[in-house]
Amino acid sequence: MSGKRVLAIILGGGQGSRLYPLTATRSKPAVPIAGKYRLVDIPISNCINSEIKRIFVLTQFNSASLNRHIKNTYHFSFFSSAFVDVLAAEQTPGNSTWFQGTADAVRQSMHHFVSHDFDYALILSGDQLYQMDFNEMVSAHIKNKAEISIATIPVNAKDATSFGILKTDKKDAITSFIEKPAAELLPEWTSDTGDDMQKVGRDYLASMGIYIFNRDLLIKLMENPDTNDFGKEIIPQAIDKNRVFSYQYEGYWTDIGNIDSFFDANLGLTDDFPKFDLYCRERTIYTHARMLPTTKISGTILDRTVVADGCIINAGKIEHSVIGVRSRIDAESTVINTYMMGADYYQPLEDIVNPNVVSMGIGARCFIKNAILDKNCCIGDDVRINGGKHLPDCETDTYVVRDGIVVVKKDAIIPNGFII
Ligand code: ADQ
Ligand code: ADP
Repeated sequence: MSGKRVLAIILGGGQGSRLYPLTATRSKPAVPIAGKYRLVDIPISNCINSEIKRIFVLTQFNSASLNRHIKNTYHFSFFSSAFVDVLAAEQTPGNSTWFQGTADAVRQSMHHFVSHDFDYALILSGDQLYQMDFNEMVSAHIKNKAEISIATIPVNAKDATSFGILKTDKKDAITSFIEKPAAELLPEWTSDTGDDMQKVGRDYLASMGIYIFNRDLLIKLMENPDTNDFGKEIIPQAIDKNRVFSYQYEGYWTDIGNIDSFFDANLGLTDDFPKFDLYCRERTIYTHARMLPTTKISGTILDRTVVADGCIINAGKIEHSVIGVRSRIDAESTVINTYMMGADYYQPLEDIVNPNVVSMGIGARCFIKNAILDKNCCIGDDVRINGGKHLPDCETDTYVVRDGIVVVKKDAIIPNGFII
């Protein structure tokens, strides 16, 4: 199946409040993950690896870092029709034409899409970690003569209440759909998900928020201004009128839309065999090629740790952590269960050695545990950040606590000796 007939539309994010404060100054697609990538690199790379190279990213606000990242990363040949274009809502939050939901975001940008020649629109979420060959889904869509296909995955009862849950007939046609059902309704929504899945309690078929729409149907559905959301309105309403099919996916897939799941997904990369495989040749995850120097490490015990390019590390110990580009960690510091995003640039040496300046990175003799350090954080000497469930949710000028995870804000300065 040639990607030429498919146009990809990535839903880059609403207000991004569930990932706050990481989305305080940037749009959600630009949030850094895995030490050197951005969230948007995941769906874009899945598209490119599936030969789908005409890609729109819809976002609620136009952050400089997102535009710079897309511009610096996705260059295609002059002779190619490939592109990655960011379409940002052009209004302010107070304005009623601000995107009202996922379908409204697509509706407001329809005029950009229809000028392209495509048969199928592939609509993707921007906050999921997975590596999927969309060609197989497109082939199933064509084989089923579907008008809409939804990628689905078996989930357990605990997760089922956060997803769209559906039931199918024997030929995978979707017969009913409910968005985020209440726990007491779940007994009516079990499916035959196969022996392996049922053994581990994954009895419910969930929508992954990945859709294929036939061009004409999408255009028609977008003409109704009263439907603003795919999960709440468009999909449930289409079930009775259109051929809507499930494409069951068996691989690794996780939603990373809140701080807790974002933290787990990043630290999961330090596993012996990470479920999300950045080392797979056929499924490269693309990102900005920064031409950074190699990382320099001295006197550090490293355990289950991923270190990106261009770091200078003299820490005592780093355990179960992801250390992002250009990170600097000083002597005798301990870093455990932490995602340090790194820095956008190197500071001049005279600032780093100046005792009156708190430099970027982590100073000497610090203890940092259960934390996310956003880009360009300046953590002084002898700082203690001990995240965990004992800390209540709270917010200050420099950090936020969510589910026991301490998130130090971008560019924050944490003075010497500070304790959280
Ligand atoms: P949710 O993830 O709860 O459920 P939603 O919050 O609408 O749905 O987000 C879907 C995607 O669209 C996310 O990537 C989000 O960032 C983005 N998005 C949201 N509002 C947007 C807007 N106004 N403009 C641009 N992008 C926007 C959906 C489905 C469920 C399904 C889950 C799977 O509704 O049925 O089970 O995804 O994760
Ligand atoms: P990345 O290199 O991680 O892809 P960005 O493209 O978002 O990150 O931004 C990194 C760029 O930010 C650097 O190339 C650098 O030019 C710029 N930058 C931001 N702030 C500063 C600063 N204070 N001094 C120098 N460069 C800066």
